[in-house]
Amino acid sequence: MLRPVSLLFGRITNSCHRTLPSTSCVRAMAKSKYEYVRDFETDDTCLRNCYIVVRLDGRNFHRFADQHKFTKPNDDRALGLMSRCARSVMEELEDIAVAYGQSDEFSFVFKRSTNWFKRRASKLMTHVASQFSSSYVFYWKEYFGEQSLLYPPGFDGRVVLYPSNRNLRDYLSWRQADCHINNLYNTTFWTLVQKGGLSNTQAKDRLSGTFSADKNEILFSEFNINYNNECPLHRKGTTLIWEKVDETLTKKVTVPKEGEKEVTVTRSRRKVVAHYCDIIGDSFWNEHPDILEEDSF
Ligand code: DGT
Ligand code: MG
Ligand code: MG
Repeated sequence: MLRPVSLLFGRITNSCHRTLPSTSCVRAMAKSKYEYVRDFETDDTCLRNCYIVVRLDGRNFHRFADQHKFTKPNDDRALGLMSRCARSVMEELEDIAVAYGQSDEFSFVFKRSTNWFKRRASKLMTHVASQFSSSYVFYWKEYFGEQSLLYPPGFDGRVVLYPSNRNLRDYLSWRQADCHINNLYNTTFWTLVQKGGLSNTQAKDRLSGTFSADKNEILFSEFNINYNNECPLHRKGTTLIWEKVDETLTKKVTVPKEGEKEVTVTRSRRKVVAHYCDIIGDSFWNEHPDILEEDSF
């Protein structure tokens, strides 16, 4: 639709507004004298060929968990809600190949070839953080039922670039190792308190200076708990990837002479699927070769 020039260019200078302007005048009109402030914006384009990782972390979730009576050491409602929000991020935003989450954090890995938002770090990070935060509030009730959300939660975000598959895998291994170390500590600590009758201070003292093997031994010999049999979601965290899943649907169709009939149709759909497994070793990556892109280009 053709609009009058005066509508297309809102900022008309005095010298130009009476008659239909010349081309140079239009060019001048398109820019205001304030336009130069754009040049103060910094270029935050992420380096080409690198994986772009956006990591979010809950703000002061120690307090948030206490106030909302999260069960210790792991609250499955809270962990489920975190995964739901991460799925929403993957479904709403483009080019996230894999996401990994534990505790109050989630990392989102954008394909190294993504050109989403021209690879601008601030755009990528703020879209992830705002989609995640609004989802946390939106889906709260699905996980916490009648327990109300007492105040709006916040998440910080950061962007880190990884230039090789090895670097990216080491990053994800680092997060999963962190999950393991914290969960083994927290499981032993809360078992000593909840089942062993120790005070928080006594449990802390008991665990001070211990290694992983010591904690495993405490759990096994004193409480008959084999740590390796504990819930994989708690031990390994959550890895979300896109997978092709077959779906069987029942549809009503009208067949000539026969009338309405029910038929079953199988169709393949891309879906975000959660895995609670080791991502440090090679097996996961060999089983899902599409997640990583070639190193050599
Ligand atoms: P920040 O990130 O510097 O703003 O501070 P926080 O308090 O968020 O600290 P952070 O991120 O190092 O640790 C996560 C906190 O979230 C940690 O204090 C325990 C809490 N949290 C996360 N998931 C659970 C859960 O499932 N159950 C309980 N009880 N607490 C949890
Ligand atoms: Mg936090
Ligand atoms: Mg954290």
